[in-house]
Amino acid sequence: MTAFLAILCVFLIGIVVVQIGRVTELASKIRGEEEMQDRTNKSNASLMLAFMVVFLVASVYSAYHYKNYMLGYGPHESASAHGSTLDSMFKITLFFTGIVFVLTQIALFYFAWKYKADKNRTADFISHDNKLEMIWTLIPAVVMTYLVVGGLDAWNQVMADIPEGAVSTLVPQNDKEFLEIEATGWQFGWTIRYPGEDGKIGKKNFKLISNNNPLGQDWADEKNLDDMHVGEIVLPKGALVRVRVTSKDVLHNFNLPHFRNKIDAVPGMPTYIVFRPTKTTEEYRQMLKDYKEYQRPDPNDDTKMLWETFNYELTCAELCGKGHYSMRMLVKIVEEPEYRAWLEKQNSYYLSTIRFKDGDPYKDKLFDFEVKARKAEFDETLDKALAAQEAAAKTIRLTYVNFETGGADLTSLSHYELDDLADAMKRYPNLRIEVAGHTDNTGSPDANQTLSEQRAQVVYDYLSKAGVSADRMTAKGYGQTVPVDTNDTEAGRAKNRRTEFVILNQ
Ligand SMILES: [Cu+2]
Repeated sequence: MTAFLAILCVFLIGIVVVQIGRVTELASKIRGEEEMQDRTNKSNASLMLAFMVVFLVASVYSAYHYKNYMLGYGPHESASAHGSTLDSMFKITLFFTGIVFVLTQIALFYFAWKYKADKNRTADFISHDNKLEMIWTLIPAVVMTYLVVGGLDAWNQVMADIPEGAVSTLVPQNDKEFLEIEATGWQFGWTIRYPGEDGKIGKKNFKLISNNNPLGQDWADEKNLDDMHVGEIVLPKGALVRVRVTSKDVLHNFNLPHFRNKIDAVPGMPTYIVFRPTKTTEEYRQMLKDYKEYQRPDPNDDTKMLWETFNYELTCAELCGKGHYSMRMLVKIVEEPEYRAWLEKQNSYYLSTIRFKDGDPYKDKLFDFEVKARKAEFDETLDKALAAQEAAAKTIRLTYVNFETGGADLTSLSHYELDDLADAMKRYPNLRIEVAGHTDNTGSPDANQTLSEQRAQVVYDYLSKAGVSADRMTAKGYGQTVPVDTNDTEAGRAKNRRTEFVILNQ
């Protein structure tokens, strides 16, 4: 019905326009064609001037009304050191083009009014004017040069690499240090890698990419071992940050709009951006608080205002496929103590996912920090046992001492704990122990008895070689006779297969 009425209205307006045309034609015939033409010219010329005024006023008003949507102004201030340079470039360009815009609009409409048809006027003909040519060539040339040189300067600041001689570190402390992180785009998400304690990102090789090695990190490169994969980008305010941007499949684009950073993520070729965040997320929120655009409830959480839920974000600025929209990630800028606290909660990807699994090239050795941690754990357990009164507490399981299945050969990682034990024997000269071997109930009891004796003896021999004298220890095999858990489940049997030592004297 509405559609029908609308069509009807258009039709009727058409009829009215045609009728007015006919009436004007008749009137001009009556009054004389020329007089009519003259009147129309004059009224059109005045309308031109009126339109100019309305148009310019509307332009100024809308520019003022939407000023808060301009880059580098109001709530859209940049949050990085180089950002304001880029913003001011836009502002300067807008300033010059604004002047040209206003002047040409005035000239356009003023001339339309001034040179309306006049029978008594003849046209001036200028064949050539050097002065005019100079003016309209030189002025744009000077302005363009100024804009281009300014633009080059801004480009050099935006694309500047880290200063020469600067060192990468996890928590930059001064101008000679920077934090290097890596962002890898894939369909559809980002994997963000932090360098870990050493401050350096390890090598990667696309041929090594697998289910549990999404970036293809080369574990033979020790720089990789402490690298962390994180779920959000957290950066300390004021630190110089270099982002190594890569892609695993198609072109993506690493875009941090609030920091005026944007660079392609190209498969097979790392690109870099360097920036220095200057406002924490909290500071930016406080700044937004002053603008009415942000003093409205957040549609996703109406208990909070828009300025309270504001977050910096990383987006993909390349249409990279169906899930492109989901490549959004939170970016938080915080003060250094908060950054350190966040780092504490992050784990090395290698240690949490690869360590002691297939593909770990260091399966057969412990790193220094692991040796230290295990020693601390051992010493604590031993000290507790020494301090305890009841007899049951004097038996200590050697958690990390294991044997190859069915035999009495120590596994490659067993010697670390035995070294800890040998150390303790030196530290406590009165300590006397019994080394006890236990098995589960798989196989015949006789075979298990023999195996447990052999295993206890292997430990005994190891300690003896490490300098523990024979009168301070004995070795005994208990076979399957002293289980500590059920033998019906694999977990229970694993607990029953064990090597212990019992404190006989301290
Ligand atoms: Cu993308």
